[in-house]
Amino acid sequence: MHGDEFSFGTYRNSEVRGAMTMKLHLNEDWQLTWEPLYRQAADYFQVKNKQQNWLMSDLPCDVHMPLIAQGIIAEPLVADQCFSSEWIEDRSWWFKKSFVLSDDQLHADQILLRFESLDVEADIWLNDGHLGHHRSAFYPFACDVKGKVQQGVNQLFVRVTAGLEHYSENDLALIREAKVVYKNEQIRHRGDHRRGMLRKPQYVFGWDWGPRVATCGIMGEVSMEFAHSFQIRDVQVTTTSLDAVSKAAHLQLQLELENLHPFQTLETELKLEVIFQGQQVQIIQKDCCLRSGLNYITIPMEVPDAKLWWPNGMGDQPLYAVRATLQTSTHVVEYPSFSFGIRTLHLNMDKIPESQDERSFAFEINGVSVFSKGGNWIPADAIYARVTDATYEALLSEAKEANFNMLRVWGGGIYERDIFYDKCDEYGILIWHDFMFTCAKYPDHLAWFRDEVEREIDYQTRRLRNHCALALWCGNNENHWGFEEWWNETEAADFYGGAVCYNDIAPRLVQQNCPAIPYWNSSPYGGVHPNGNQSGDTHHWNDCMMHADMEKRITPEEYDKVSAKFVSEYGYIGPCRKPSMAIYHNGQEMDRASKLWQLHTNFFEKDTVLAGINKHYLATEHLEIDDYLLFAGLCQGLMLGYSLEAIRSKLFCSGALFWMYNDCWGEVGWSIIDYYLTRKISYYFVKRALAPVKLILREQDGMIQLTAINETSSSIGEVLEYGLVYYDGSGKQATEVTVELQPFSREVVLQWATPIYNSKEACMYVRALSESSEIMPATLQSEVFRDLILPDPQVKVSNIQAIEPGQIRLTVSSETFAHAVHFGLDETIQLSDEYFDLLPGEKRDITIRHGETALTLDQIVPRGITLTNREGGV
Ligand code: BMA
Repeated sequence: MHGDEFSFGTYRNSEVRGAMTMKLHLNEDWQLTWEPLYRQAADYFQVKNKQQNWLMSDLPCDVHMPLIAQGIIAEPLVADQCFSSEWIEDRSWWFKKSFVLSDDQLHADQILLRFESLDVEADIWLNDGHLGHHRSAFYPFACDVKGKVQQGVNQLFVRVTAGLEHYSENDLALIREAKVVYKNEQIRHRGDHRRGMLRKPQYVFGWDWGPRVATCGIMGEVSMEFAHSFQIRDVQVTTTSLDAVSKAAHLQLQLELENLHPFQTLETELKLEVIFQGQQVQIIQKDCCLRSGLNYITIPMEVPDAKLWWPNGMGDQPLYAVRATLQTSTHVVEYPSFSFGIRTLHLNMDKIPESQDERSFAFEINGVSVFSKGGNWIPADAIYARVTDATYEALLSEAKEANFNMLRVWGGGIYERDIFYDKCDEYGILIWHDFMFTCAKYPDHLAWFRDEVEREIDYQTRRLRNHCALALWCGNNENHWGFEEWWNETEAADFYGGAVCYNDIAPRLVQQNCPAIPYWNSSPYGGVHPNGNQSGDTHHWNDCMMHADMEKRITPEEYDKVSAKFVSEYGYIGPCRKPSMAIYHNGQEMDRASKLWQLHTNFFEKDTVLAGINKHYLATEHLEIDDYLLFAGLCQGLMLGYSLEAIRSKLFCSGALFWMYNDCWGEVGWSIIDYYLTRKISYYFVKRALAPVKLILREQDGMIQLTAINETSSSIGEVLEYGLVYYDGSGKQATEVTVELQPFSREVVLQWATPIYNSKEACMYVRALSESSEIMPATLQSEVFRDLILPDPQVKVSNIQAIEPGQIRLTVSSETFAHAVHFGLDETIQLSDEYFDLLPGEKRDITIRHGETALTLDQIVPRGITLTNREGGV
């Protein structure tokens, strides 16, 4: 990736063309040491002259990373080793790096030193001169260092701390009611009331789903940019409208150009190109006379025969590239080319007809209403600086594969790295993006804090606004709910700490920087009670998973009562697969009674998993670990699958985002894909529930209703068979009907009176009859699995064929009903589907992607679940 090596730094080739703005990357060969916290910025020379105990590291560098690499601390995410590195919070961390500059470089008109992210309280020196103090991980430290650099060797120095030490009881007077501060014997101390003072990821002091591993370090790249005479500082593209007749798209490009001369205008030539699949589809050339300093230019552009970008499942994700160059007779500067998707975006909040003050909350892409489906995203590692590109790629391609069209970037994490947003554009995954505030009051009575928030939101909205996937900016996670419900009984009750950030600063900056992206004050928000169901979005916790009554937590039908207009959080807990558990057990025995197990179990589990198994499958007194993992996984799958279908079938509701998609360490918890990137059992239930073409059965007022969803742009004609089917394969009562599912449609297509039948022996069903149909059957069962009268399933496999290297396709079928058909293969092998039910006589095609892992035919043994041979079974 790197271009010409230049001493200690590295030039990136793409940016030297034209030789106008050059970028020197300063990411390699840093050195790091630590000192007590009392070593302050004033002790700079003492630390600088220290001869020993410097560790080598490249960037990004969380101080945990070189300490782990050198064996100074043990990996904090396995066993209970998080406790033994807590001392990191109580030290000051010192980084240094030398690099060489040439005389030529010193002649640049502007030399911009930039630290992409410092976590969090940082002092920066260059050649013994103090450049400044920075106190936010959420926007870069940038400084013009012309006049401060020298020919030959230069030295950068940074002191950084995790940050809590700066804040005392006095600072906390108004904000000490922060939520998510837990203490118990197993987890010791998670969460910290002081976190609200820090502009850094809030989850790193511990959350219900993650340990306390307080991050600290240089989290992004460090670079030096040498600019001459003029530069392109920013290019913004917006799709303003689409012409349905001519198929042209109207774009608006806004450029920020800078003339570095303090008192002369400058004659330049601007060239803007739009490229699609290597072909230029539009070019605009224009002379621009630049005033000194910043210049703003708006250029409308028409793209003929525009290929529109669609969310996953609704169409393709074609991406265009923009290239901008600016030149004078002697020089040329090129803006780094970037891609964008052509689409319009609207958040429909119209009144719902015939309702009382109820409003929709539906995203519309290219004028088409989208049901937003997917999960909540948290940082993919407790030590977020070490998340690799491969991890982003794996998690986002798995989200696409699971039929997600939206992820919510939750407000207690981070503004993600560029690759996250690029992949969401590429895969059609819309982003609901919180600003980084969560579950606390924030000290917006302090001018410095408001300033920090201004800079952060200004930076991030400008940075991310060209991503077609970005669908919403949201003020925070749960703080408006907090204002209403959690923080109104203390002496600080009338201090709405943080409200200025979400109700004033954020909407103003979103309007200023990206007016085409909607803004929403909080999640949840809307209506009289921020977490009400009348309008806006809802966190559907209290009626289900967080209910005091255990039965409400483990009964899937509770989700049929959802009346929210958009569900942006709710969840259910399940375990990882055994190999993942083995990693974090680190050689210790897997024992559900152990302290280690409890440490790696979500704080909100509260015996729900066992209660769920007991309700749906079998008694739990003597449950072996393998059965625990299987049935707990199935319960999570059942709860998530059923609830997603329930919410999708509410025609007034336009979104279902469960909590949460991914993990930051290994635990029995909310996610459907674990920290080690292995799919949990529930992954497959979610994938099926979110299929773009989908049949859902529910009972309402004595009638069985069939909701049919077609998210594709084509109309789909099917002959459906529906009625009652006996589990033992002895018969069915069926009717056929032809349906035409319109493009982009979701409607009740059929209803019939609920028949009287023995619900332990049969269930309601609907299925598409044509062999080639990819629509999965739907069933409606009114008994828990534990109470069904089922024969032992005999699942057969046929038509096995290798379709390409590393991929096998086969058909499974069963004469009788088979529950949770699975193959028992290595968990890293990906199947197109698993843990699904087969109706009597049904055939289902499955693809097994085993890649490099050896797989012989005799290993493929599909099987359903039976309870009869299990201790404690029915
Ligand atoms: C919601 C989230 C998180 C939390 C989750 C599960 O409130 O916003 O704060 O982790 O519930 O408890």
